[in-house]
Amino acid sequence: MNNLDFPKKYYITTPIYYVSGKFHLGHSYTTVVADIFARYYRLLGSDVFYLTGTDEHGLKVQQAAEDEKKDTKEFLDSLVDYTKKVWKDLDISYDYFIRTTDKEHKKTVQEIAQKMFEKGDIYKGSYKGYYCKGCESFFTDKDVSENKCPIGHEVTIEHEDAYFFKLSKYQDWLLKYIEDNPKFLSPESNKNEFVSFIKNGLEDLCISRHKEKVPWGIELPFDKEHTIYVWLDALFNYYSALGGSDSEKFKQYWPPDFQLMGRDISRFHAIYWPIFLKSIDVSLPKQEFAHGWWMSEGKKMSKSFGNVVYPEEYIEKFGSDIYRYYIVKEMPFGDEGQFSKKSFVERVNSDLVSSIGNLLSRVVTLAEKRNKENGFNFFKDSFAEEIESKIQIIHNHYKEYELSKAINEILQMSYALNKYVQDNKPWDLLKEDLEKFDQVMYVLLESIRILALELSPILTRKWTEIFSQLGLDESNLGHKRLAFTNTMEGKTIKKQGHLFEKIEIKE
Ligand code: ME8
Repeated sequence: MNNLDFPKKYYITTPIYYVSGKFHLGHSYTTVVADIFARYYRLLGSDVFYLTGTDEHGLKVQQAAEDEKKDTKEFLDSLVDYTKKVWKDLDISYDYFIRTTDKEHKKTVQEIAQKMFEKGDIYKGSYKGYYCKGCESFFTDKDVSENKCPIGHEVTIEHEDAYFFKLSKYQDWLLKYIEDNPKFLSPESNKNEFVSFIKNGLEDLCISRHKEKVPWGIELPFDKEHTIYVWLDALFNYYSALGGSDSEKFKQYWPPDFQLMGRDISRFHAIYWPIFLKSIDVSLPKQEFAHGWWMSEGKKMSKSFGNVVYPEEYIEKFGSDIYRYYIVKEMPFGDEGQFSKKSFVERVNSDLVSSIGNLLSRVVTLAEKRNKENGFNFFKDSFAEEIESKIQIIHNHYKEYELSKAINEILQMSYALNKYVQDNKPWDLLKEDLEKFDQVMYVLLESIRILALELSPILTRKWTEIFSQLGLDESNLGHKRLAFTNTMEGKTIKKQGHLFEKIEIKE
């Protein structure tokens, strides 16, 4: 018997994205990966809260609205509509969508800033240094070269009185926390980078801008001449989305079980975020994971190279399932990823069309040939046990956040099933040994049902097509079904069209 243990509640987050332009592959990747984990744990039975949203304050947004000669709020509303549409088309099953311009969020952030100020963690000083609008972040001499931030954006020199947060006060505490909680920062390479960064000494963090320079922000409650610099505002979305620490939702879901982001912003999540939470005495997220960076056709994605991948274009042509599958299969989870049209076609044709689609089509065609309206009787052999052990292996990978390994194992399941067909030659059995044919068919149909369930967090639409060909519906979902059961007993098979169409390459 498998041991598919799952947490009672599961709170998962993506970064909240800036809304100054169109979303591309990178944003969609984070959101799809989080969606897969949310869907997997829902399938198992966890009470899942999946949060995403938009980061709407700061200079970048303010200027983007000005460039388009639009009122900032109206500009943001239309971009948020666009964001929600992209997520809907990609079948993102978020439970809540937070905007940092939400009234409740602003109120919560002000309460937090007040609390930090009263505690003495925020003090007034004078800021002189670099500001990067692209990162909405301050940088020091050691981060900046040739007037560029570490990522390569232009920086400006700023000199103004501002408020600071005493990061340095928490430096030793944070190092100890990371050491005592080895899973807090992942992957390992990411953790090592931050441990040495912290050991080099943390400088206090500037957390405000003059209101006349950046009016589009949350006012500091104790000095209305200043607005809160975006990261103190943005990071607390994960907290305010639950309605603050007195709310029922907070009691139900806090702390986050898994916070996913790209490498670009892991410093903010690995250092500022835990320290901010410690300052207000709130428990920390269980795990933060920084995934790698997407490149496209061998280069950094950039409008000037003309290689930016927009999810809409792929969803329109191929459907969201194929896009979702490709991006999570192609990028080794935690490492860098390379998007290319060539590998997109190869991946779809080999994994989805040849392995999974053909398997279903071969098996349901044969099952229908027997024309058994009463379906097949339960039968289990050693191959069925192999399938059961794969369910456990996939689960263990999910638990360890080894997404690529989980997906590979699901694909291996389809290879093993194709081999089982090949080895047993059911087309011969149909003529020579009907009893054996029926047994082989039961094992195949039941295993394909399991395969569909394993695919359901990724192929959010196609799995229902597999189910319907197997004569099943959504009532056959749930973690108890993630085992070799008698579910397929007596089911009437209904062959339909191909699950996936081969992509033909036109020169
Ligand atoms: O940083 N490869 O928002 P953002 C992989 N608002 N992932 C990528 C990527 C790429 N090439 N490009 C973007 C912000 N991403 C802040 C976050 S959170 C409290 C505030 C993904 O719109 C990746 O998840 O710049 C990255 O961390 C995120 O988009 C940055 O989104």
